[in-house]
Amino acid sequence: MGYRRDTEPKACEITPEAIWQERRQVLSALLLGGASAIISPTAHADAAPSGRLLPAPRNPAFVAQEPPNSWVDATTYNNFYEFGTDKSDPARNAGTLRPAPWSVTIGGEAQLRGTFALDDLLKPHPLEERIYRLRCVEAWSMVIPWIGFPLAALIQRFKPTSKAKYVAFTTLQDPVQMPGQRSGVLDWPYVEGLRIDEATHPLAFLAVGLYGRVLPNQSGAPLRLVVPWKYGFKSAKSIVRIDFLEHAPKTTWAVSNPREYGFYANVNPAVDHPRWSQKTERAIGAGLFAPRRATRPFNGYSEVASLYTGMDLAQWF
Ligand SMILES: Nc1nc2c(c(=O)[nH]1)N[C@H]1C(S)=C(S)[C@@H](COP(=O)(O)O)O[C@H]1N2
Ligand SMILES: [Mo]
Repeated sequence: MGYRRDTEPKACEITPEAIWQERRQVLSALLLGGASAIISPTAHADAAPSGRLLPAPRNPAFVAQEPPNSWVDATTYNNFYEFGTDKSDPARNAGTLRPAPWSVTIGGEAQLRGTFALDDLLKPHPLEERIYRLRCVEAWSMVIPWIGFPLAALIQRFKPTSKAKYVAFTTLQDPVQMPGQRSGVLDWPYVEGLRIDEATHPLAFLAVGLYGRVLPNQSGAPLRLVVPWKYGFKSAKSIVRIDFLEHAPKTTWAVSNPREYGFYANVNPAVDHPRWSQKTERAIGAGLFAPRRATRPFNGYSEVASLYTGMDLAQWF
């Protein structure tokens, strides 16, 4: 995130088309020379998915325009600060996480509450596959086939009271399993939150798998949020608590730097991050010299716009 700004080009560094065309010719010359392993970030893009199979029918109502990224892109280029701040750290370090047995506590303003073994929590919910774009606040994006179920289904089951205006999601706190928590780079545990109408929108999704497999640890095993119209940091990983609240929770990134990271975090090309533009994005896996893409409002999920009617999205960023 903000601590890795050196890895992301600034808007002023975006390569004009003529220059990248020229570079592409240089690149193909290099490729012919056999240098692909050095210069291609997706040299292993054909590696096969691994982990326990988790078959689920695809929901055709949720597919992306772009082809999905490779399994390797999705599982080796991650943000999961509990395992380090480099994109490659989670894949390398998340082996210490024990995703089973796992339990989740449901608390706060709801008629039903309690601590549930993950399997019991999941039992009533049929799994489906949805292809969602995930857009990081650092201006890169990926397209991933997730397996899970709508967050709204879980929320309805626990019968939030009329006082429940927000939902908070808390990641595991255990510096033995999550060695990155020995550093003070963020306040632990990682907490994210949604307004209850956002949380019950049909797009909000709880994922337990991807690419037909159970979630690998670096992807947020065994249970993570996917909120495709918001910057990636809203999609909390390895969730152990879900709380219904009357007031907005203090969310980790907004606490760490309130000027740069807001509670809403809706993908918005018209509101720049204080240190870089949000107008364009880099599609992970598209190649080093692929042109940047235009960022779309709400990451292309325009059906959520009515949740924010009357709100100034530059103020409520
Ligand atoms: N617990 C926790 N959840 C997290 C993060 C994190 O550091 N810790 N990073 C967030 C950010 S910034 C992004 S972009 C997404 C990345 O998800 P992915 O690695 O599956 O692509 O996870 C989000 N969820
Ligand atoms: Mo992110």
